[in-house]
Amino acid sequence: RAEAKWWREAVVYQIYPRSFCDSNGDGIGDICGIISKIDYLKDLGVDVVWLSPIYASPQHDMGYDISDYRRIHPEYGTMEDWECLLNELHKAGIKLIMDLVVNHTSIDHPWFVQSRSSNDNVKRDWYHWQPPKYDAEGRRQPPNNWRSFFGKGSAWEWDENTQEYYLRVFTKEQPDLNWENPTMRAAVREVVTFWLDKGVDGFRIDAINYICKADGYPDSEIVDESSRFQPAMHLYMNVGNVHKYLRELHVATFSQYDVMTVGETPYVPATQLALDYVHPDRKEFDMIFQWEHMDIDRVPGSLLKWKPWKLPELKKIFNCWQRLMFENGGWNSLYMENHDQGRSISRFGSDRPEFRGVSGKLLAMMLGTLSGTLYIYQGQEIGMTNPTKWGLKDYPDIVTKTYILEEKEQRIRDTGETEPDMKDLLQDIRLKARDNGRTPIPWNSLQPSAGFTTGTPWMPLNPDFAVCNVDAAVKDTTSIFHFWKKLLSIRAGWKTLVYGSFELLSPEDPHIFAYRRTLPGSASALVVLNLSSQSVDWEFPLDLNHFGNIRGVFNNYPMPSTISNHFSMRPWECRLYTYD
Ligand code: TEU
Ligand code: CA
Repeated sequence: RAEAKWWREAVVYQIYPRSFCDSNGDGIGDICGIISKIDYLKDLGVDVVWLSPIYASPQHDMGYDISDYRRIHPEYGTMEDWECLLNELHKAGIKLIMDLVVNHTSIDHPWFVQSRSSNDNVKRDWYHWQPPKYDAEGRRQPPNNWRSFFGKGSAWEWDENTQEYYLRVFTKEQPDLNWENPTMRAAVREVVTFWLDKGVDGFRIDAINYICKADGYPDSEIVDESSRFQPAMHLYMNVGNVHKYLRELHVATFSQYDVMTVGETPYVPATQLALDYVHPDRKEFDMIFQWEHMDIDRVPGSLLKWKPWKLPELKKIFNCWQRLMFENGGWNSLYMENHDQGRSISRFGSDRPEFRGVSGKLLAMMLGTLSGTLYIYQGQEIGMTNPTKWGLKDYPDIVTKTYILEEKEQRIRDTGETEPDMKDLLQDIRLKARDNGRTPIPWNSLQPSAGFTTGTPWMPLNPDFAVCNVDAAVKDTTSIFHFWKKLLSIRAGWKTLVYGSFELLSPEDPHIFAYRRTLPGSASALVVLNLSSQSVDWEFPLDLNHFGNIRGVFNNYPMPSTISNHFSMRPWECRLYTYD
């Protein structure tokens, strides 16, 4: 059993500031807007706010490209506003964790401006610079065949002034920092300490398993015929000295304060590697965001191509992670949404009007009855869904745009048509695009902008805000919002749900996700979820006589008055039982 810690029991609410609440009518959410909603967060029952980046940034990747780690982006407010936010949250008993983006900076960061100014600048080595290669025809080529993470282009960008390439795994405006440089690492530690000394309660650390690159930048041996540049994740993720540098960071900074840390680590499987990042003895992070359940509906190797998935695969993923951490002293994070993902109801539930409510509640129960630190993304608590009617031109995110462009180029090459038909991409984008999770929060049903702004929103709202908005959700005691609220209060008083063991029942059942949770000295829990739009009969696979005094605690349909081995589960029905 994991040692009790505040951050293990915490419910974290992620705020994507641009889309949360606009206080001054410029159409862009801001810090004062967040301050105005603290009572709402308190009412929901959250313990911690995670703020996506609010630092100075040219916003090529929505603030994940930082040009000054110690300043607030003017569109979001001032440092005084931020200090006021921290104070007001703390007064309300809510902690604040910040996004820490130190795999890369913005091209506008003074570190990079200096680094690119000349080949012998003192900061030259703070980034990855390499001379070009030349092919047989004498044409200039990047130093290796690595593909960028955001598309099929090269991960290297040519710099005319100094006649070398710099590495940038994400967009060309996000050059990767060179973590092999000790002075650079010391500068990162100073940034972390700057915020810790201001009183923040921890960090979500962006793309942190990317910080080291394979020694000598070897070519990737993978061959994808559709592109000159090849997937190279295995050469720039989880390699080299990554663990050494994270421990160095932890020891010098996090460990000196009572804070929580969650590392964002795509492509870390449920193996020893995950434990290496999160086991307390390792002194790296308290937990990581694993990605396996988020990638279950994506064609591997593609940017946004959707693929169908089956429930037993999802159960297997949760089972592996729950057991890995419980049995080996690690700790899980629990999430179904964030600013990089489509809405969970649209992907894992059903956004048909008759099922949005029940399936949203079921997904809440699923997440809220697993072991780990629970994360809710803004809008998830009112059951927001993906926009269903947008066209290809309506999606502003750089990843979506790249996906459409590369598909188009491919089709032009394949068919010779200049305007190939692209409509079939809409299914992928309507399910998988990051934009789906970034639409502004509808605070009420008022036209034209649902109380998000009095001006023109930076990005269109989901047109369904007349139905799905905060005001309506708070007023309706049967809403998903009230379900979450009750669930969080149940979880807060029931240690089994946070710390208990996990036992999966009926792993192969195609519709039912059922598990029990036990913890010595605390009541046990049984959870039965029907993840389908049909009624399902399920035979309880164990002997109910061993479940002493079993009784229902919480559900999204009226709970049947008696319990037998035969469960008749209505569409998207979820039930939480307790027993001795
Ligand atoms: O995401 C890291 C990451 O790997 C993403 O590229 C993710 O795979 C992608 O968004 C899925 O479409 C973090 C941030 O969460 C993301 O918003 C940033 O764009 C990225 O880092 C670069 O900072
Ligand atoms: Ca604003």
